[in-house]
Amino acid sequence: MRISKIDLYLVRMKLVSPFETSFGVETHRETVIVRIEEERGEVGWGEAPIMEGPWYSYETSQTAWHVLKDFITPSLVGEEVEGPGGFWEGIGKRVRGHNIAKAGVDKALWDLKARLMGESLSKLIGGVRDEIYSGISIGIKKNIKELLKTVERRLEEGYRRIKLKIRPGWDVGVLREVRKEFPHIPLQVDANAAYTLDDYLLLRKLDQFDLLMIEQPLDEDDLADHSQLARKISTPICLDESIKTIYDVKAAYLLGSCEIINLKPSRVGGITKGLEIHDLCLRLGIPIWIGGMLETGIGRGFLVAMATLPGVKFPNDISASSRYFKEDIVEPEWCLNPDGTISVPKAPGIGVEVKEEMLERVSIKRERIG
Ligand code: OSB
Ligand code: MG
Repeated sequence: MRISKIDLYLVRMKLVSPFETSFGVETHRETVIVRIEEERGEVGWGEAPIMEGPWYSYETSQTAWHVLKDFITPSLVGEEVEGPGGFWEGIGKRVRGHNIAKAGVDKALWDLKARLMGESLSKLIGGVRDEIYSGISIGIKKNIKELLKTVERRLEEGYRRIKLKIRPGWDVGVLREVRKEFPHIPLQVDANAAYTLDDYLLLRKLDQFDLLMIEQPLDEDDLADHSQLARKISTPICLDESIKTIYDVKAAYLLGSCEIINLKPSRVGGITKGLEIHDLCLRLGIPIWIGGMLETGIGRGFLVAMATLPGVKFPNDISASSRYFKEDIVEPEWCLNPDGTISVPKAPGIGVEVKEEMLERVSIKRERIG
């Protein structure tokens, strides 16, 4: 396909409620939306769901904007690009790192490819389900009472499993209260790298709560200490921040650093790289699930498609649009079915349409390349 123009939108949308993790509080979602148009006028949409500050990873909305505007998109516009594969053979390979920025373009090229073929993205990538299991990630709250109320409300809404953010001081005591109130719900925790191996006795106390897993307890670069910790606790370790490339999966597997992987397509560079990791995990017998980054409805479409893959064995951090925003930028919005699933669209591409008028309204910066 020949790419005729690319539009970048820096979008800022208010979250319905602040989202607090061990690395900070998010009240707004700043994210980059990518629109790629090819010569016949067909359009693909992507999203680079970076955070405003370098707290989850080193990338920020400004670095993603810079890398996309100054390096990646100029080498694509006016060129013949063999879909997402062509992107990765060219500029996608030349640019080091910046996975989340690259993911924005990779996704738009996948959406475009699927729309040109008249096929849903899920079908195109080998998805095997019509519905995906939805879970919810609940941030750190002011107090336990507020947390218990939130958990109860989310269960009533139909979410299948609850993930709680933890950090030192908001861990064992909180879990004890939650388990007392909800003894049997599927429950897991996410530390976003807030602990060290020296905390292993405290982390071992979490074993009594029958958790599905503990996500990213230690530093993102420390596969060695995760491997040590795995031998000291019985709760399965799931890696998120640590897995940025397929090489991280291989190392984690050989070291025994985790039992489960949270595959966030954006963290690894998008759909192309996500599929490679999915296939490797399936071959190695590492169960995965699809994690989220508070995406808008555009990014959410890619999460839903990825969650239909056969290697996905746990509920995902893919919640309904209403959990994040008062109004989403796609139509229809992503809705939760009463049984806690989200239906996979059958329409071409990600299967939802972008409300371009709203997109303009929530954009704080715009750039057209080409
Ligand atoms: O660690 O999984 C995480 C959101 C932003 C950055 C990191 C994480 C998260 C979530 C939310 O847990 C998942 C979602 O609902 O999108
Ligand atoms: Mg996480």
